[in-house]
Amino acid sequence: MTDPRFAHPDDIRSRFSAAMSAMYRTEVPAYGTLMQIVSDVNDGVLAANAGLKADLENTDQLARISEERHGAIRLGTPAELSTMRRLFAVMGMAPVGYYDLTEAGVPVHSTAFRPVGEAALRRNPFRVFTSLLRLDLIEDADLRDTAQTVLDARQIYTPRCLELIDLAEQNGGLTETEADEFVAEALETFRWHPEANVSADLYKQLHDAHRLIADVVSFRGPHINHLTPRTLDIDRVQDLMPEYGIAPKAVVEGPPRREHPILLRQTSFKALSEAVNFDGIPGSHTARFGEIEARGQALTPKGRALYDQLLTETRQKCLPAGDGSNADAYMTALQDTFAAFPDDLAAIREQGLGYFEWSLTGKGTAGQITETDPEALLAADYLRIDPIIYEDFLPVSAAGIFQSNLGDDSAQEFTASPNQQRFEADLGATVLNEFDHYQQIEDQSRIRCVTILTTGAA
Ligand code: OOG
Ligand code: NI
Repeated sequence: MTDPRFAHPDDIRSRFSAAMSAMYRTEVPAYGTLMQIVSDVNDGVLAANAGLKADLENTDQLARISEERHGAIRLGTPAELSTMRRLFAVMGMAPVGYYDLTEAGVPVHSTAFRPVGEAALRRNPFRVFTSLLRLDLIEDADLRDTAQTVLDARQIYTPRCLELIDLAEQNGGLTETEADEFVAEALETFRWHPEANVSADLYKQLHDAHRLIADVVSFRGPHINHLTPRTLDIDRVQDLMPEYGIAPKAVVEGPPRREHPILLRQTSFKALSEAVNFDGIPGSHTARFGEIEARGQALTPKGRALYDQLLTETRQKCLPAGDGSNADAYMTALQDTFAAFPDDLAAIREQGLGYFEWSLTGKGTAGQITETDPEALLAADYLRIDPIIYEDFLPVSAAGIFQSNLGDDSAQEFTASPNQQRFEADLGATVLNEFDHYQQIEDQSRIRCVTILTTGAA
């Protein structure tokens, strides 16, 4: 039940997402250009593809496409992370999934804060990929201690933001006025600060240890480092970017282009160099970029295992070079290897590779149907199924995105050290298992449809 005294968390999230987008457009103008390209390409795809448009309308997804985006931040301490969990909870966002990036040479582990459940996702699917720096992986003990001291001394939240989080927790929500104030205060945490928190000298030491460490430690807050609109044709946007003066990353991450898209495909444009003041000494920092994504079907553990296996095989044949010199060879290897992943919905379902949502077709009168077998009802056109969209992230792709905007010299060896328990202790909560969540959406949609047809009750 929603309390009429309070702004709906979905609504607060929508306002926040819009405010963040407006702020990022002024901070990183190329993001505004990218939004325009995406919007034009999406309109073109919908105009040319009535079937896709109808499917999106039928599954109530058309309205969310243009609003859709994710962002990413990198935090420095467990305290920052646990407060971030409470901040996102005010907007109906929960931590889903655990991603270990050490394996890919990036000293962080991460989760994604996002809305959970059909209704909330439809209202606004805004999500934030949130990483926690792993200072324990810095080898130089002195540098590690210095970085820790700098991080411990900073406060990334405004005092009023912290008060409003407390208030929301105590009262079970925020009034409309408080919600507006909360959005404005929370936005401050994600803003770019041209004044560094460290000297030019320390910045250089941190940067030499790892560019990402410098990005997290040197600033007053965890500036939003990218925002990502969702496109219906990622290859087209990738091709168009140079025409608008934007240099895209060499290859699109994730699965190849398919008739029936799966999981997530992503590409980004290179980070820009921004002016920074280090204690009066002018310098620059390169971290913030733009990204686009195309989302497809969520895969079951079996489907995901096949995806992971085929991606590994592809990368054994051809590892994409950061400078794009073997981009064509990589894309060909990807396409060829993924021929082993069925590209038709019936086969995907028969082999148990993907999740599907059930809905009513409108045929038959609710409560008058005696057949109770969903498969029979599907065959007789009372029910339809549509792929459930993947709402999460992919660690290999995320590593590719990190690398492309950190510079190609940034790949480093760390011993792979996933530590979900430690992450959850720092977060102050367990993360939701994404597979359980998709399975539940599938099961509940099927049960609900059969109940409506056979009993008339929703
Ligand atoms: C996050 C990179 C991960 C994605 O879309 O996979 C990510 C970062 O660079 O902080 O956003
Ligand atoms: Ni991203």
